[in-house]
Amino acid sequence: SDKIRVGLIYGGKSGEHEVSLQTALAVIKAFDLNKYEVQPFYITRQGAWHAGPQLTSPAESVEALAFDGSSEASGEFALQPFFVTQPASADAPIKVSGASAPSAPLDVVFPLLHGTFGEDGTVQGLLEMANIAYVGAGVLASSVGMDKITMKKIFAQEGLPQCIFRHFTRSQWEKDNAYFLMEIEISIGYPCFVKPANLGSSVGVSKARNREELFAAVNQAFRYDRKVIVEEFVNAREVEVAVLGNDEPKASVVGEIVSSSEFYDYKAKYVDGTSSMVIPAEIPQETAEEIRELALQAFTAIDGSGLSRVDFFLRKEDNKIFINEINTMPGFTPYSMYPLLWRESGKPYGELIDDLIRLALERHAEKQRLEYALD
Ligand code: G1L
Repeated sequence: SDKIRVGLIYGGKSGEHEVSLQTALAVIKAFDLNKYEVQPFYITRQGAWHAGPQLTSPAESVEALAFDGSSEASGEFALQPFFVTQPASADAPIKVSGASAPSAPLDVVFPLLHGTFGEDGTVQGLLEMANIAYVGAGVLASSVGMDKITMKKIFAQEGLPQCIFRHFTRSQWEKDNAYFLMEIEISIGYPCFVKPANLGSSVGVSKARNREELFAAVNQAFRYDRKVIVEEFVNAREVEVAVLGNDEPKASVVGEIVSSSEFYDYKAKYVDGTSSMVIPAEIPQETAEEIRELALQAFTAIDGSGLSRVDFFLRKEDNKIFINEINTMPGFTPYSMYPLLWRESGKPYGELIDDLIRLALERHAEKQRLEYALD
């Protein structure tokens, strides 16, 4: 058929397994099945890959997407045969169990999960090696987007305004923690935030108000990563922007995250767990323009492609803007900040997905023009 064949990779070993399943379900429901053929790939919590049957109607529940190999319809498989676009050679091991071997190469893949191999950019690397188009950030931007320290160094190089930070590895800390405690007290002071360098969630993050708390917070953060970052505390509003595009990215309206308690008479408001989203944020127009401009600069600085959500602090005392982080894999259900920002900017969820696929195919086509060696 002349439909676009879309693969979805979701699940995975990370703590975001459940979120990933919910996201895959939302994306699948949004596909126009007259235009797309959808091939699901579920990664179990144990890390096994299962190809599900090609979807001819929208999936109804996350349970229906979590193929665990117990049904005839799904099968565990060796990765390789599904990612080769050429027929596999005779000596290439092909092992497929289950009835659902994908029969044609994929046109584009949605990697809807964080790296399942420890670091990020890994799934993207796999897709690069298989020469398959995929949605979102490439290898470099994905891994930069996961490492707060590298991200902040790139932001600094770009002259983007950000809060004061210090960082160190576990071995540096163990060798001389007194030095780092002193260095943090002099350059940052209290209160400060202590975080594992790896982005993803708030696991291992804590606020320290004195030396004892700082010491405990750093040791706590080292349980989750071998690198830790300590940041200045900024008393600020939290605002976010959605960026979409490749070489000529566009920025959405600005949205604000507010705690549910302070959340009454806003126009467009959405509730997500314990916090709420106000879109557009009630901030001066010039401030919003500046934030959108900084978001595009950040996207370009990390060599972004496809999409990113860029998060900022707006300091309460003087409205100074600080970039906090860029997230190349933002929440992506129709009720998440990223899609809602585009909806309020005039682009509904389905159109957003169409755009992301088009951007993935364009980037892939452009890469095909490159020469990889002297010949
Ligand atoms: F494929 C996209 F569009 F690039 C993409 C990939 C991943 C969008 C959003 C996400 N987000 C997630 O996968 C997650 C937040 C559900 C888990 Cl990391």
